[in-house]
Amino acid sequence: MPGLATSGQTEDLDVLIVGAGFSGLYQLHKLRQLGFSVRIYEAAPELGGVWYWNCYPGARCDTHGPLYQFSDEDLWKDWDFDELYPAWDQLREYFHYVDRKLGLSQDIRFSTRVSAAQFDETERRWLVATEDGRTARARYLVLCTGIGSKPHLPDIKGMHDFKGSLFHTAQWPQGGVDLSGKRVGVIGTGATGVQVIQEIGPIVSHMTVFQRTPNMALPMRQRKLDAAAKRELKEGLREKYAKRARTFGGYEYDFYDYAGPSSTGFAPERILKMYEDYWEKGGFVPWLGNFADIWTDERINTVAYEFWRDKVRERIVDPAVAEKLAPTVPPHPYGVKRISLEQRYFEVYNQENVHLVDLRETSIERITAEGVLTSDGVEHKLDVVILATGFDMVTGGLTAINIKGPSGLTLRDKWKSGVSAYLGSATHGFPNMLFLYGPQAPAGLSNGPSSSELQGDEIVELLKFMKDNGRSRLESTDQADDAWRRRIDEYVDATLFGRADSWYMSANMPGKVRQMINYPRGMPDYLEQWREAKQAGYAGFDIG
Ligand code: NA7
Repeated sequence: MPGLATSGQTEDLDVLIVGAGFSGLYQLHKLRQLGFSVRIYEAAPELGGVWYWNCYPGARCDTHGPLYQFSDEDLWKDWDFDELYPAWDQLREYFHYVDRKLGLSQDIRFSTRVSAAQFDETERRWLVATEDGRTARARYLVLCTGIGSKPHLPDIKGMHDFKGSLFHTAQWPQGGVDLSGKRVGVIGTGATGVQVIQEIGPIVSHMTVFQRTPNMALPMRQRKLDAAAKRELKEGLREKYAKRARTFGGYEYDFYDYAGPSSTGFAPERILKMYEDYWEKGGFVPWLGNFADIWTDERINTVAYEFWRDKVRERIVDPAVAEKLAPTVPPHPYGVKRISLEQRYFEVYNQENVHLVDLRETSIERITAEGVLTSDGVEHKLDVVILATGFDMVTGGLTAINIKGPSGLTLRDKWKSGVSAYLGSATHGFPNMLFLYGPQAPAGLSNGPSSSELQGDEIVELLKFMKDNGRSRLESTDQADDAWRRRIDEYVDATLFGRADSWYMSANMPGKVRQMINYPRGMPDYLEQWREAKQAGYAGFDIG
């Protein structure tokens, strides 16, 4: 491995990667192998990305463990998760295992948060500064900050008045919090809220859930894995990994009609039979294994919603609570907001000590010293408030850094009027800067590790091309960025995505421009766009 040249206190690198989650680690491993001098700067004291920060009760991934790993057989052949959907602590163990095998930590600076980066046009290098006063110079800046790295703390009055404990789920104390016997309020019912609520329901003395939008959560079908199950899950795994590039979301299964017939030709009884089967399979199958026209055709979308609603209602005792959790009329089309997976979420609301506040009927006025005051004048007395209010999704990790291009324009300012990012990997005005598993890439519509590798391979190949051809500057053109944004927007305009206030549409954060922030046309189409660009000599990039 090439040594890292330093000058004084400033490290000199070919590539500086920000973030040591799946994407960053993959880049480090691959680029090192190609002889680049590489370093990762990581804000956390350990590797794992979101799996370091998200250690709240119940935190786990919602992809089958076998595909929630790196695809390198040398790694997966010797590794097993103990549950089908692994929890945060085992995911951390997994990252340590990968680290032991690949020796990644030696090239990672932990507890090092990048605060600023500025491109030096003369040197064609990025100058990077960290919060603790470190500086680095790198030919390329590769940002792997993930889609959920900047917590969203909502602007609720009185937050500082609360006398109890208040935590955002992604800032959960590493040593844990004892919630047994406590009166707990949970604000937010996204993927995180669902996990927290079902986990702590049985141990708290009382729980108040503040729900703004009901979550169309699907059954996870979690199970513990014995030795036989672990062996079975490895069967055909090589092929499953290969298949990721050919399926919409980088999973081993796909939309029923991704390249085939739409739901229109199917009799209603047949569709319901299929839905029963999907329901039994659980996971994302009733979503990303459904007909693809659930995203475009209101008729089939309503069938899918009503199937979900009726299944869920069977599990809720109080009809008034059922109407809040699974309303007769869908709050938004099914599956255009990120689907979550649950294990016993809906049953929690049958507990006597659990109270659901529907924020569409009764809003939060403020947080008080004692709890949460709602617009009906009720003060919900609490010992602990949990903010499961999500993140400044997808762009937040990038715009949190003060990134300045050669013209002096910051990324933050450029993207104030919306994101345009060619191939979901570069943006004009910021030469030699690449990002992955981020804006306008498959990202949030795909399996994270799949995207990290499949998009990651394109980034690695591009950097290899630059090196092999003696080039030192690359920048996407304004036209290529705009065309990419149009490609996304035009597609989304013909779908039901715009009808939900989701983070997919950047609508979860006040002040953000409403736009589809992921690449919504699926992994095969995405990779095809890269292929076409490469065939045309990396069309869309100015390379010098
Ligand atoms: P999400 O999915 O963005 O969920 C955040 C939740 O918090 C959601 O229910 C929001 O309601 C709610 N929220 C946000 N702000 C407020 C305020 N001000 N008042 C009340 N409720 C609020 O974040 P998660 O952490 O659950 O999941 C993020 C992703 O991480 C997930 O999709 C996976 O990809 C992994 P809303 O639905 O907007 O009405």
